[in-house]
Amino acid sequence: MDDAIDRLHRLIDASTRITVVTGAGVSAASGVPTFRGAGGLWRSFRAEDLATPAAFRRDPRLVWEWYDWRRGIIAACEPNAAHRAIAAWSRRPGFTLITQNVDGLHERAGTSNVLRYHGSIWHLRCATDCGQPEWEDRRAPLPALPPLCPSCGGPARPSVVWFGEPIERAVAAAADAASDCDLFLSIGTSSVVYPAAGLLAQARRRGATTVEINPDATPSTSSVDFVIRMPAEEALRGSS
Ligand code: BV8
Ligand code: ZN
Repeated sequence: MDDAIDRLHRLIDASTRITVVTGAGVSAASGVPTFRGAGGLWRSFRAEDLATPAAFRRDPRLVWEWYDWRRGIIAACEPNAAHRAIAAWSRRPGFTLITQNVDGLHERAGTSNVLRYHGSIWHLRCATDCGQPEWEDRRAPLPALPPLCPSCGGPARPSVVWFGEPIERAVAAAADAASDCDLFLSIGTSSVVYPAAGLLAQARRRGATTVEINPDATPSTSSVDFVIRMPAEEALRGSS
């Protein structure tokens, strides 16, 4: 395994444009439950059952109980060695991080140039789009569920991308541009949720060297140049 990590470091040193995509696996060592791993279920619900506009229309309080529960867990977590390594890389010119994580741990580790592909659990917006701009609310637990829009008094929603909703246009465009790179790293993601899972193949088509860091295989494993079959916090420990 060490030679795979040495190979990764040589590639990083030799690359000018580096793009990293992360998923819930990079936050696992911090104590944030992943979606498909143990703890991925809240009560008996899968993420796909609750992270949808239909679920929110049906029962906004239930959806907010789930987000308030996640916010409570994340608020008690600290960034880990994987977040810190990626934060160090982000100080390089030509580096872009595309994260599917809404937990904000990359930002708390001091990472710059973070593309929040699926939004942020710490930002809210008006569920009826009354024109109120998105706002930040880091209270955990929230005093009242659902929290209300300060402009129209209607329910607020978490400013995340739900299943069936498009990626924010500017974020999608920046991620597409970043897939034109020398080195593309896919770290701690199961590579099943699209369009995020399609970025690796796009980078590969554009000539990037592609690497997967994940203790388990994923649908992308067969199409990367090499794999580091380790937890990210171990593979990236001391990497800067
Ligand atoms: C859309 C925010 C259209 C909310 C999330 C093509 C094919 C099939 C389906 C589709 C397709 N295109 C679109 C779809 C539908 C859908 C989709 O992909 N469904 C999947 C389930 C098949 N996609 C959508 O709905 C997208 N929108 O298509 O809109 C459209 C277009 C125009 C106009 C209108 C509509 C929106 C998708 C975004 C949904 N929002 N999150 C919230 O968080 O509450 S997705 C959410 O789940 C996460 O953000 C993340 O993306 C995903 C979970 O995946 P991971 O992060 O990878 O986590 P997971 O638990 O699965 O895996 C963890 C991995 O880590 C594992 O591999 C494990 O081995 C590894 N690991 C564990 N420990 C470690 C580790 N790795 C390293 N170190 C460790 N220590
Ligand atoms: Zn409003």
